[in-house]
Amino acid sequence: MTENIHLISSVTCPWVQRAVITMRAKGVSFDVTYINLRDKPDWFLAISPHGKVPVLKIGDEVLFESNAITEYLDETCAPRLHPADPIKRARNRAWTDFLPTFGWGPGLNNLTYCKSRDELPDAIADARLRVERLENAIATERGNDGPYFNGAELSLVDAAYGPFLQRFQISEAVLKTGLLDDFPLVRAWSDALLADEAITGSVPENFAEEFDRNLERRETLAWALMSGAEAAE
Ligand SMILES: N[C@@H](CCC(=O)N[C@@H](CS)C(=O)NCC(=O)O)C(=O)O
Repeated sequence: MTENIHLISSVTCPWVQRAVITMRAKGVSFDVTYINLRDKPDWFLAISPHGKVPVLKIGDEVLFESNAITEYLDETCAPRLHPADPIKRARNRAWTDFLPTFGWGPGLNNLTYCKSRDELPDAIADARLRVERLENAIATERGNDGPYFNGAELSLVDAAYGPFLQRFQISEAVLKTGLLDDFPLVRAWSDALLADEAITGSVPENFAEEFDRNLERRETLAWALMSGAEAAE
């Protein structure tokens, strides 16, 4: 790719990280500008149709929505991260479509951002339903081979789910829900992704610190436990 590539980012955003993982896997060079989403600059609001990151500028062209961005990168920059087989590729796309339900809505993030012990049982039950579907998906797509969603090669599915599993791992260290205990394939997949520099190396240096601030700002149970404001059970 010859055009200048510029990513508009915020430090803790999992959707931005999805784009970063994809660009790193493809060896794409890019510049980054971090913005404060609680005080969005006018220049950002002028180019972002819905005021969300990631935004990717390719020369003068503006792309938004992490799924569209990663699909664009996969079409234009080698190596291909989607499977070559059209059926497998379609199912991979279906599983990345499932991500907002699994990761962002009433899935893992409801646990990560859970505000009290009272909310926890419902959040766990809800997340279990979603993780179970993913367990079945991994069994169908690749059985016990790994370490990635499709087997040996990193795919756009890994790039999409890795950031959410990374955030869940941080809160799970104190919440100790045991959510993944009954789902060996998801557990192994998560362990592999979170031991992989492709995922862990795709956040900026201040990620851990900023993510803690994020948990604090949202007044989460995870933060209460981390800071000692609430005693672990
Ligand atoms: N569906 C979008 C979600 C992006 C998103 O929610 N970004 C958040 C940060 S993680 C954001 O920019 N929020 C600012 C806002 O909603 O005002 C994508 O996949 O790119």
